[in-house]
Amino acid sequence: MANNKRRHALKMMLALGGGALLSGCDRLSRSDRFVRLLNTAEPLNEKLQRALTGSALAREYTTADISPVFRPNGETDPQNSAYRQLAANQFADYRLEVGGRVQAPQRLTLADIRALPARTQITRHDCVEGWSAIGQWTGARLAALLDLVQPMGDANYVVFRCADLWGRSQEPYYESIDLEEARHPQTLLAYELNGAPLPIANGAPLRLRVERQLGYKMAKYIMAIELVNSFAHIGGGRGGYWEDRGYAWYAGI
Ligand SMILES: Nc1nc2c(c(=O)[nH]1)N[C@H]1C(S)=C(S)[C@@H](COP(=O)(O)O)O[C@H]1N2
Ligand SMILES: [Mo]
Repeated sequence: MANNKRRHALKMMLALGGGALLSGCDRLSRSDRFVRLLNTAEPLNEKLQRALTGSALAREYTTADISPVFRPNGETDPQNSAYRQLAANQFADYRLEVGGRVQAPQRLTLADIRALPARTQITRHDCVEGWSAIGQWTGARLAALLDLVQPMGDANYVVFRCADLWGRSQEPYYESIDLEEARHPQTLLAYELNGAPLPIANGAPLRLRVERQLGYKMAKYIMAIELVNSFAHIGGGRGGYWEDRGYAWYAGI
């Protein structure tokens, strides 16, 4: 009972602190005041959210709940020639580079990735722009890839490097999560959506699923994975393409 009350109070604080995170994105990110607000609220949100959720699973749905169309968003068809060549050959020449602060760097084919311990889950994707979709994802557990490459003791984050140069800036899309999130059972390198090979629009050949966070964390078109001690020297230094433009790094739902 007392515990329930505490959880309720924490949830209320979260809602107050985090409400702004969930309301719109492009429009609001242009306002400096909003960006400052996001940054102030962020450490508090992350601590509270971690305290509330621990290693809890994101809600999973049934096949009856799957959205008829999983709306593609952001980049949906990368045009750079390296990606186009891979796509033209159905990604047969694709290699996932895994390196950085690891004992055993890897260069994996899609067959290698499909041979890793996998998971299938039906989850809801929430985009800050105000839409959601439910889809069934199948992919390699990121924890299994970490077991393979063996992160060094000083590795803190997993960085995902994407094929696309996005937005007006034409800067590379990238994302990062910490090792706790990376080892979560629902964190996947997904290669199937709704039982079919991942479409290009949704990130072929490989995209991240981090089910307890917002859509922009779920890097599509992953070309390389790097274990790092800090992301301060990558991109704009805030851990992701949208984070460099003011969004929260821990985008808990
Ligand atoms: N490489 C890359 N990953 C990306 C994006 C992008 O533009 N490029 N957009 C992000 C955003 S904002 C969302 S909501 C989801 C959209 O995934 P979907 O296209 O499968 O709906 O991908 C995320 N990952
Ligand atoms: Mo999004």
